[in-house]
Amino acid sequence: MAYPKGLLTNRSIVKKNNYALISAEGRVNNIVPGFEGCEMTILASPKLGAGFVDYIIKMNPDGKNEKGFGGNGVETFVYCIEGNVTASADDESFKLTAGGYLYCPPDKKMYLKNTEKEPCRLFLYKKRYEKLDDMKTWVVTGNVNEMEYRIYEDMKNVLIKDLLPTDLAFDMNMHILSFEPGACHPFIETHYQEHGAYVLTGQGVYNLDNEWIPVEKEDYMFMSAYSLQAAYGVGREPFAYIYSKDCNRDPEI
Ligand code: UGY
Ligand code: MN
Repeated sequence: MAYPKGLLTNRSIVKKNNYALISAEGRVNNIVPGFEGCEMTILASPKLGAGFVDYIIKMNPDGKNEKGFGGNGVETFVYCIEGNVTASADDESFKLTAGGYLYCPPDKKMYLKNTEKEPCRLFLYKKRYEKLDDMKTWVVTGNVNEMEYRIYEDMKNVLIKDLLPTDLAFDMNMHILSFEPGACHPFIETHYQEHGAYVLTGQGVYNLDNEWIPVEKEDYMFMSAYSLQAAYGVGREPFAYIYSKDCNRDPEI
């Protein structure tokens, strides 16, 4: 870092308990115990109003978490945006390439290690698991590049992939939603569930609490429960993001 070239600007918008856009230019590195050789930023967290925590990580060669992440009632999910990482659920290891992911149930810890000569970039998530009867989730891994998109809400220019099983044991899922330029949601959503979304490709105009806001690759968005939301894909390539959504639970009262 050095003296800025011009006036200081930042596209980020933070409305706690409602929504946030956190663009790349304002993100700072956070030390998170257990993570070594990593440049990482905590994105959504309970301090923003989220019931989960998201992180964006650049893991340098030899970077790792050998202490273990999650477990003891906390489920975790990692998505490899770029490069390669070895991700483990307790002692079961998986080599993730770009598009690869691993879900660890709440009774297993996640371990991460970059054994390559290049850095890798990871989107990481954790949430306290909400039990349902005596059901249990299990380790899930895959690569989105080997999964077929399905048509979203009968619109051929909006496509979705579900990364986790729809089984009732799971209290959340991760999806990739992709809009061709000009495509949009079928309506402006208002729902109980919350989202953390990381833009993987393209540009869009996003409706966050009924404000239309331009967003692009590498932007992060938090959408709180009931916050209005929808998007148009714009630009020359598909506008796609990975996002989490809680599911399959009746609200506590
Ligand atoms: O699944 C969803 O709620 C999704 N369509 N929301 C969103 O993309 N903002
Ligand atoms: Mn939604």
